[in-house]
Formats: sequence, C-alpha cells, structure tokens
Amino acid sequence: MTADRDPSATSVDAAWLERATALSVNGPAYGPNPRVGCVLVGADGTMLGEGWHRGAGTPHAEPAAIADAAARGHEVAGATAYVTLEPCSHTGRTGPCTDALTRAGVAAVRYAVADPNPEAQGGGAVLLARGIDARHVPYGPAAQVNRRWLGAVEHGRPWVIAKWAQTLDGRTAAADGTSFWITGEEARAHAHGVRAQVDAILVGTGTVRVDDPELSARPPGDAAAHQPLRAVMGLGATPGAKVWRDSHAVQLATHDPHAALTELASREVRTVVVEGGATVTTAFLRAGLVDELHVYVAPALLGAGTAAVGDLGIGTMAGALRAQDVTATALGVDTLVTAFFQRGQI
Ligand code: AOF
Ligand code: ZN
Repeated sequence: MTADRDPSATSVDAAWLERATALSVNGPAYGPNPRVGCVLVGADGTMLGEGWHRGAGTPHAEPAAIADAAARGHEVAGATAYVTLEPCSHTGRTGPCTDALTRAGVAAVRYAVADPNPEAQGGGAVLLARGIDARHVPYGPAAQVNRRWLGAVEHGRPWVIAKWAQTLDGRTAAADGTSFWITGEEARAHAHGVRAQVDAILVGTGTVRVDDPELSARPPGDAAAHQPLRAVMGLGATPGAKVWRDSHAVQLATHDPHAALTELASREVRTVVVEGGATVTTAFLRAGLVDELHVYVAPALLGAGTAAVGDLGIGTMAGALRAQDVTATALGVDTLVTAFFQRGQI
C-alpha cells in the first residue's frame, strides 16, 4: 500500500502547508538533515501546535509540534498534521515520527514532499496501514526550501555549488596573479552568508598555496555563524597554511571530483561550495558534478589573466552548458548570477 499522491490539494491544505513551510525555514540550512515544519490542526480548524526541526540530533518537526500542543494544553487526538516532508518511519538519531503521530492519535496527515531518503522513507504507507488518512499533497515551496538537501539525497552525493568572482570578461585574477578585491564589500558579505549555510568549502591545493585563504564564514553581524568544514583537494602538502589552524579541515588526497565527494559524503556533508581555483572548478564542471552556480560579476575588465573556467571539452555552441532558473541580484556595483544545472544535463 502506498500513500497516494493527492493532486486535489484544497486551499485549506495549501494554507496550512504554507504555514508549515514558513516554520521549516527556522531550521538550519546546513547539516545532514532537511528543514521540516509541522502544524497540528483540530477538526474545527484551530491550530493546536506547531514545530520545526532544529537540526540533526534534535526532535523532528512532528514531535516538536506535538510537544508544543501539549505545552499549550491542547489535546491532539483526531487532529490533522500538516508536514513539509513525509513523516519518517525509521529510528535514526531519534525515533520514528510515524510512531509519535500514531501515539498522539492524529487522524490525518498531509505532507508536501515525499522523503527520498531510503533509510527514512515510506512513512506515508506505514500511517495508511494503521488507518491514518495520510496523503501526499505536493506543495512546491516546501520542496524549494530543501532543494539542495533533496538533490543531495537523490544524487547520493553532496550538492555542489560552484562559486567564483570574476570581471565582466570572465577573469578571476590579473596577469600578475592578484585576485583580491575583484568584487566589493556587499558581494563578499553575501558570499560569507552562503558559506554559513553549507557544510563544507572546497578549494584546491594550488589556491591554498597561492592565496592562503581562511575559508571561514564571516557574515556581517553574525560572530557565531556556523563554520563549514574546510576541504582541500589535491595531493600536495600545504603545511602551515591558515586552513589547517584547527582540526575542522580535511585534505581530499585525490584529483577525482567523484572521489572527493564520496569522502565528503562519508562525513555527512550534504552541501559543498567549490571555490576554486579554475582547475578544480573546471574538473567539477567537466565531471557533471555542479548543481548550482554562484558567479559574482564585477564591472571591471582585465583583458588578460586567469579565466574563471578552463577547457570543458566543448567545441561548438550547440554543446554549451546551459543553466536554468537564473537570477541576477545587484550587490552594490556588482551582480550575483545564480543558476542551476539539472542532473544529467552536464
Ligand atoms: C521527519 N521530520 O523533522 C525530519 C525528518 O537521523 P535522524 O533520526 O534525525 O533522521 C534524519 C532523517 O529523517 C532525514 O534524513 C530525513 O529523511 C528525515 N528527516 N523527517 O519526519 C523531520 N528532519
Ligand atoms: Zn521523523
């Protein structure tokens, strides 16, 4: 028995799933787990309790909402649970949400996204088999919140964001090697905000040798920002470099992007920003392993210097890598272009 995908989402379903989605974004974007929100609604349409998942090792959204209802003195037997992700049916760091919902006497469950995680999926069917009216009610914004997590789980590897800063003519460094301050303050602040939302930052040994970057997340006004794992890809040793200042760093002793991602996945990395240099970025693009692009474009020309991306083996316009869902955001005098590649497209 499977929980049927119910295309007949009512406006009531959509309204509560919208609320659950708004709650879900309170959770951290980084870490091995998805962001999930849950609202419990009584038969008379009143909100009884709500909750969200605060990160791996903490309660899932459903038990958090059940606890919230209890704290408000509300009885949830007969209620409907609106959840942004299919309730899990496994014992991982916490117990199965299917059991928590069953024990609470919830009568119906509406979930926005089916869980692709092979260890946790199938909760909808489990609930149905117990006589609970569980339905998958697809709700796009909920999937959007977990776009990177869903992609990582479906691909069986970390979600890869390739990021660089370039001039209008596609240069990341001048002929003499200088590369600092291509873009301005706002662009750099934005990039630090992105770093604080991912699990790892990856650069090649060449970049460590030449730039000696800190690879930390320093978003303005957030001294306690989450710090991603610093990953250095390549065989060369870089003793004394700033990346090795503490143990939150790893060398990926390979030139193969697949092997690098396998190693990161074994450390529960779901999202990684590949920050160059061009050799590493090009290797990931050539291997078809880039899911998302963040290109900061400065209104400057160099005419000579290092190209952002090297040879991709494309000889003709028809072979160009074309990205989708493109957005351009002004950041001071610079522009951030974000875009996505679909799996199999590159
Ligand atoms: C839910 N509600 O709030 C979350 C779910 O290691 P665990 O026990 O935390 O389980 C993590 C997996 O459970 C995660 O990969 C995903 O499949 C599911 N996450 N499920 O019903 C939640 N965070
Ligand atoms: Zn769960």
